[in-house]
Amino acid sequence: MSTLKERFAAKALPLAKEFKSFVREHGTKVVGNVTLAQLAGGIRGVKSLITETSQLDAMEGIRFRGYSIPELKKLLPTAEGGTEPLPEGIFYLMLIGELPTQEDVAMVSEEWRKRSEVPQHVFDMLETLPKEAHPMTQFSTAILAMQTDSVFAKAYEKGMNKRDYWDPMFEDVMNLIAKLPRIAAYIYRRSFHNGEHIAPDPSLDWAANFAHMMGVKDPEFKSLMRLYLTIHADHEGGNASAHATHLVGSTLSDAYYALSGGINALAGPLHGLANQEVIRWVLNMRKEIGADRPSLEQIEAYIRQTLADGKVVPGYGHPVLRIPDPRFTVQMEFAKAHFPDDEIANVVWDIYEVAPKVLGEKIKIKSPYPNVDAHSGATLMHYGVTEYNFYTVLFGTSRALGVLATLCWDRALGFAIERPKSVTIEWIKEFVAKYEEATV
Ligand code: HAX
Repeated sequence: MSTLKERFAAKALPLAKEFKSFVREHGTKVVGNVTLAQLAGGIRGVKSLITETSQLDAMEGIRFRGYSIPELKKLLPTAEGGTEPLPEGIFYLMLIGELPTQEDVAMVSEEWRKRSEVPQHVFDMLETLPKEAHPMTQFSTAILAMQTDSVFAKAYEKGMNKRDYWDPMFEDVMNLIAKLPRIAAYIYRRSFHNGEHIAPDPSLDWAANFAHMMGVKDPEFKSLMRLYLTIHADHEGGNASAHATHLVGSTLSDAYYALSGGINALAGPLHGLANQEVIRWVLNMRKEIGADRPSLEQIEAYIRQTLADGKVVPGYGHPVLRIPDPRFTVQMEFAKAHFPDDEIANVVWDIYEVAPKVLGEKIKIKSPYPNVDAHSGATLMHYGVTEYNFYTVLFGTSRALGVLATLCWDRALGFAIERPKSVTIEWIKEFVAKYEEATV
């Protein structure tokens, strides 16, 4: 049986060759235009990246290598006796481009197990940070601290042919993913559980071991983590964490520098940090209203007040999606199946009844629907993970799967250093003046 690396090489290297000559032949073809509104509005929707791992459709949601989340719930291998897909499977699918078998996910699990030991200096470095440092700060710093082990950086220093970049990048990616649950759980226990750490259990899969090291006893939490770490893994290439990872990696920075950059992007409240903001907002609402289960009218009034205060309603809206996020829906289904009477989950479902109508009244808001972050906090709260500052670390651990699989592809395909063109406002004004002159 070939190794994961051999399988990746067998897929990626012929495609790299083929795509290079394809671009040589068709390179002058125009794939899109950019309006001034797109330029000023966060380069929204401009086709400017190539990402193989997944693709997002505004009216359907994410597809990983062509498979939607409901399809993957049925098609990806599960743990023995489990119901939820294993993150090992989504990683295999994104990296290799084929649905994995049970043996394939066992191979990925085993690879990560072998590589999972975290160097002591990373723990020592974490202990120099205040316990109150935001968990995302600790996470990003710990990832960066592991850069000392970069196989890519050492190979580059020694000197290597650019055709071979993908190989040490693959090694870094596998080493890094393998260590993330241990680091994330360490941060969780140091910040919120008096530094009482729990040793890894090598008999468990990647997600279940993470759940175990966090110290959550309910076996159902392991299922949730498998689902959670699968569905947050990727959202095509243009989202801020994926794009930041790709951008940093495009300079031939190694996977540690690149992922740390991506994690920093995820730490913004308009992106991944929205999952902590949702629960903070829900808890504040309950406190300010003085009810554990506010009425629909009270929720509506609270949403209107949030908007009137010039704040965003966290967990709602999306730069691309124009439907309720399928990642929200799958979490809601999990919660309804496992804890239909949970109070906070019910508040989240009540918000879902009200918010799209209220946000939909504002013409400028292009999507009044819930995104992935609207539900995850309620689900975590149910299992006793109430420390919401930690939530984005869970997201980041999952997002690493997609952005790091993409880094392997970036190096195999020989993608260039990223360097878009910037212009000044004066340039834009002159351009528009000339444009108008030419069209009268
Ligand atoms: N509450 C209030 N206002 C909102 C809003 C919301 N939930 N969603 C959008 N808007 C506002 C925007 O702030 C923007 O206002 P201005 O023109 O005054 O700047 C306007 O509506 C148009 O925004 P848009 O085109 O619909 O959406 P954007 O692509 O600009 O922004 C965001 C997308 C996700 C950032 C936005 O919807 C938002 O801030 N949502 C709340 C935060 C959130 O949930 N973020 C997580 C998104 C999913 C994700 O990446 N997870 O990691």
